[in-house]
Formats: sequence, C-alpha cells, structure tokens
Amino acid sequence: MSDRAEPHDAKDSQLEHSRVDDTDAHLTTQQGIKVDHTDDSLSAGGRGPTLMDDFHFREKLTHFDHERIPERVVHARGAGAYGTFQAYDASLSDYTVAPFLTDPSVKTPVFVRFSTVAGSRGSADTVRDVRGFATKFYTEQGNYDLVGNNFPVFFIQDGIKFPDFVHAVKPEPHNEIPQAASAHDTLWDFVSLQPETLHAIMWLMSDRAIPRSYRMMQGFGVHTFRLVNAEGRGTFVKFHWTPLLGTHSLVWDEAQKIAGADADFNRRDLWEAIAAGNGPEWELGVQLVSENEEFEFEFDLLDATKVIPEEVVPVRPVGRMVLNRNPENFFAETEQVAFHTANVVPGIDFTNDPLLQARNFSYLDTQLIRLGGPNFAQIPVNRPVAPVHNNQRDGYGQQRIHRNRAAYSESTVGGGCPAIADSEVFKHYTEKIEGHKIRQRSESFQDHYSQATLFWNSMTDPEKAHIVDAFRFELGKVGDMDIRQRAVEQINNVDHSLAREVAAGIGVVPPSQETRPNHGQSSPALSQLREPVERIDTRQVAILAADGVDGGGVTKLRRDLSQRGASVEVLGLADGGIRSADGVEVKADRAMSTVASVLYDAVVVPCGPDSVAALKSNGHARHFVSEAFKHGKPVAAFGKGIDLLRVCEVFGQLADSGAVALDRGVVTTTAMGNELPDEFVDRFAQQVAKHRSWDRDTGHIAA
Ligand code: HDE
Repeated sequence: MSDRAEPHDAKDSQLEHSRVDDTDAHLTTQQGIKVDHTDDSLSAGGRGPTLMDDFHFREKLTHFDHERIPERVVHARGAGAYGTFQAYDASLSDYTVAPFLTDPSVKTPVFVRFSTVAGSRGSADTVRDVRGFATKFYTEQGNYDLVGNNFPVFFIQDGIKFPDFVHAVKPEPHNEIPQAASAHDTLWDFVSLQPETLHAIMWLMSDRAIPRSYRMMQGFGVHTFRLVNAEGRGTFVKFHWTPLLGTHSLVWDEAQKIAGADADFNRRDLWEAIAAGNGPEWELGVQLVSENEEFEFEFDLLDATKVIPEEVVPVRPVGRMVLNRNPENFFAETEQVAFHTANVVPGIDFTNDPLLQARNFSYLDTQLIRLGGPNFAQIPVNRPVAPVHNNQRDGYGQQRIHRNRAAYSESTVGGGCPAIADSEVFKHYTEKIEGHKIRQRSESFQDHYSQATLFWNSMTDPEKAHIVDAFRFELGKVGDMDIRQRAVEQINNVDHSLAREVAAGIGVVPPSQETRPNHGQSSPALSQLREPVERIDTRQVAILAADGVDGGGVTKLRRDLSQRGASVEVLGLADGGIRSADGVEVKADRAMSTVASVLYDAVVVPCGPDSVAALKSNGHARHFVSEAFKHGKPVAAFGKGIDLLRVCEVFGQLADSGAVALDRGVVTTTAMGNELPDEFVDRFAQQVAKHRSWDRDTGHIAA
C-alpha cells in the first residue's frame, strides 16, 4: 500500500487496496522469497550450463516472456486519466432514473481513455484519424460506459461491415504499410465502393481528425441511445462532450512533423496538463427527442452516419466532467481498462441502431481475448464501486473468495442469496417489436450524401481549404488511378465544386457535371471556426533567446503571459544560463535543437542586437520562426527581434515605432525592456487565445 494523501473518491479509495509501492522494500520472487543476487544465473561452474534449480531465473524469464497481451484490434494507441462527473441540476429527472445524471449532489468518479483508431500501440499521436473518447462512470448503481468518438458520425451503418472497414483502413496486409494512416489504396477502394462512408470521410478529411489536444476536442456518443424514466417512458438521446478549452486542431503539415518531433504529443499534453493542476473539463450535453417524434426527421435516428443538427434539436447542458488525476501505471490502468457499450445502468438503454447492437456483442467478446478470461471486471481499473454479487464462478484469474456454498439461483442452501432486488434494478425498456427476419438494410438508411453535403456547406473557407488539401494528400498517395477516379466521383455526390477541386490536385478527370444538386443547407454548429472559444490558458509559448538578449523584456513577457495561464518556455541555443544585455538573469528552459516550433502554439523573438544576430545565423532559430508563421501561429517580436522576422520571411506590416502593430497574427513593437507596452502583451495574448490566423498563405492552391 502506498502512503498517498486522502483518497479523492470511492474509486480512488478502492484502488488504494491494489497499489504497491516498492520504496524501502527488498527484492523477492513472486513467492515472496528474498533474493540476494539477480544479475547472474545459477550455473555449473563459472562457465558451465544454467541449472534447472535456478527458480529465480526461470520465474523472472517466464514472467517476461508472458508480459505482452494482444493490443486492441482498433484504438490500440491511447492515454487515460481519472476524474469526476457532476450533474448541474435535476432537470433530467423527467427523462431518466440515473442519479449520476440527475442528482447534483452526486460526484461520480470516472476514467477516460482517449485513443487513435487505426495505429498500433506504438504509433504516433498526431496522425489523421478519428479519436476515441471512452468514459467509464463508476456510478453507485454500477458502471456506465459511454464509449464515444470525437466525430458524431461513423463510417458504416451496420456492425457486420466493421471488419471490412477496419481491414480496409489498417495497414495493407502484404507489407503492413502504411502505419496509422488512411492515405492508401485499400481504404479509398472501400470508400469509393461504400457511399455510406462519405459523411464520416468528410469529418476525417477535416481538421477534426488532427486535434491540437485531447483536451480540446469534442466527444460524441454517436448512436441514438434511450433514457428511461421512473414510469418506464423512453426518450431518445444523443450525448455530446464539449471541451471548455474550445475545439482546436493542428494543421496537417504540423501534425506530420509532430509525429517525428514528439510521437507522444497528445498523450504528453494530457499528462502534463493534469500533473500541473490544469485538469481539462468538458460539459456533457444531450439532445432529446421524444418517442412520438421518432419519424419526424429526414434521416433515421437509428442510422449512426447521421447527426441531429443542433439547430433542429439544441444541445441541453447536463453536467461537467473534470479529469484531474493521472494513472499510476500505464499497463495496469490505461491498457487494462475494458469498455463495453452494454455497460448501462438503470435509466439508460439501447436503441435498435444496428451498429450499436453489434458493439454490444463485440466489446465483451474482445475483452475475453485481450484480458485473458472472464474475470477481467475484477481488474482494479474495471471494478465498479457498486457491490458485486452473483453466481459467476471460477475462470482464469479469479481474485475473489466466494464464501457461500450455493453458486446457483434459486437456492435454500445459501439462504436464497444473493437475492433478487425489487428496487433500483435494471429493467429493459419494453419496446414492442414486430417484423420478419430479413437480411436487408432499411430503406430509411439509404441517403448517404445529404449530410455529407450539410457538413461541407457548414465549413468556413479555411476549413474548406483544409478539406480539399486533405483529400488531395490522401488520394494523391493512392497508387491505383481508377480508385482515385471512383473516389472523386463519390465526392461529386457531396458537392460538385469540391470534387472538381480535388480532381485538379490529383491528376484525374474532373467530373463534368453535377450528379446531385447541392441542397444549400448548413448547420453552423458543425464548424470549429465560426464561434471559437478563445482561451490562452495552457497554451505553449516559446521565447527564442541567445546571449545579449533583453532580460527585462523577457522577464516581463514571461511573467505577464504566465499570469494569464500560458505556459512559457525560453529556448536558448544551448541549455542553461543566458547572458542578458541588461544583467537580468535569464535561463534557457531547453535548447532549441531539442524541440521544434511545431511543439509550441506561438513564438516570440525578444530584443537584444547580439541575441538577434546569433539567432539570425542559426538554422534552428530561423526555421522555428518561419515554420510557426507558415502554420498560422501567433508570432511576436520586439525591438531588434523584428529583424529576425524579416529574415524568416514573416510577411505583413511590422512595427517601425514603439506603437504596437498587429497584422494577421503578427504582433510587433520597436519598444523593449521596461518600455515594453502592456498593449503588446495584451495583443499577443489575444492572438494566442485565438490560436491561428487563417488569413495567411498556408500553401493551399485553389483549383
Ligand atoms: Fe469500437 N471497438 N467498435 N467504436 N471503440 C473497440 O473494443 C467495434 C465504434 C470505440 O479506449 C474494441 O476494447 C465494433 C463506434 C472506442 O478501450 C472493439 C464497431 C464508436 C474504443 C470495438 C465499433 C467506437 C473502441 C477494440 C462497429 C464510437 C476504445 C478493443 C459495430 C461511438 C475503447 C476494445 C478504449 C474499441 C468494436 C464502432 C468507439 C473490437 C464491432 C461507432 C472509443 O470491441
């Protein structure tokens, strides 16, 4: 047992029983026998064979040989954290009996695992992909898992197609290339033949597929679920997570470079934010649809390739989740956590969405192979805080010592226990079902394009440019020109101008005419850029400095930005102390050569003629600034620092006096030291909060 402070909640206090701390302990075998030597095996004479007697050697090697488990077949790469969820009020009481959603006095412990989908466990974080957003609520009524994604729609409508879809997107089977990427023939072959993928493909080509941070992405339950109230009345529900830090993305060139500079970029960001006390927060919201409105939409509520536009059914805020505790052991917690869509609690039930129905089979099945047997719910991270009593027995890894003789129900031997409860039980929603047993997709699932068009129409111009570039990149990597052509013809069903733009970039014949007129409708809530949340806290700002830097200016800037919640680092040409021009102590937090501009949100070049001269003649420094500019990031310079911007081809209006100039996210002033105006810091802070300036040339070529 560890000597941690007071447990945070019921789950934390339960986990405390499983924690092991080796501090002040002696090395032992698994049997608790102390060993005095673990570096040499027992052998016959110094140079003779290893002896069977060496139980320590055999145990150590055997355990090592067995220390891998199968990675998740999808969502293998992930990162997790603990936290709590709390409802705002009792306003959902008319709809559900689940107290964690209706009782504001209940703080429910949660574990969340974020993930990419296609890549292996060791793949890079910033690939173009959907992100998993799976939440386990340890409620007092048992575990509820909301196993969602950061897109509100999925690629297929019926779970029987899941293996086909996953086989198409995973690395190709002959050479296992490419890793964690959708830019290859088999995926686009599949897409070109399966129009139902088109809506989710639009999301995949959008900025949503390269989130800046797990802390800055939305989450969606995707399916229509059902809330059930005390009278047994059902209400359709879609779940939404909205990040309080806003929804923000990387740019594609940056994402690719980060994959090399820091493959753990999103994982590290989550870990470091929580470790620094900046636990990320999301608001849970619901869209509610009464049962008598089921058929009032142009699409089928059971079709997971569709959103309910927020302008049609607004999202109602329900409560807030904060993630504030990092796991202590990646394997034990993040790797062994087992989510399952069928883990529901009284008050939440399923619908007949065929994708959800398939998932309700698949998740339990997958845990059996992944975690090695039917007792995985006893692994610490998976255990409910609600008491568990049943007649399930034995199996690999049974941890519990069941004392009652009767492992069957009904019994008199066991005094009839565990007894059947008569309150707070899970009651399946009594839906009336009639129909023939047929293998056929519902007619109401046949419109694959309208919402893909809706998504396209809802984007701002920069978002549209990014989508065109993403299609060109992805299809440009497809070797088979027939697949490229067929994909463009599918895109033509979404929007003719989009298809022509994509075609122009990938050397295929642009479709000569429209196959479906664009319906012209849009849903502004689908855009990330229309109403962005602008916050500077936890943004990473780099200050480039060398000997001779304006120490006073750097100190003021660092202090003022830190006070606003930004994380500021001084990057030197080498690690350690920097000799400032004014004697003010400046220390490099890192050497520039160990990082890259893609790892920061913004960059500042301070004054100091010698410092700027040294930076000008340094390739890392020049590349740092010009790359940040190219990626649309806020760039600032003061005093002589402006000279470095000129060398780095930072275009636009740069200050020629102490007055602060702002042009497309570039903030400058010739002032320095104690003269550095507050307005300079204010303006720059606003730009950092804004995240990017999309009015710069980012390399998009219009067709
Ligand atoms: Fe999953 N999915 N999925 N999925 N999924 C898995 O479960 C599956 C789908 C999602 O962090 C697997 O434990 C089928 C939609 C997340 O541990 C597996 C179908 C959505 C995670 C599986 C889907 C998701 C998974 C792999 C189509 C968004 C990671 C390992 C019918 C709403 C959970 C595992 C974690 C993981 C099956 C479609 C989200 C094989 C059959 C739609 C976030 O069971």
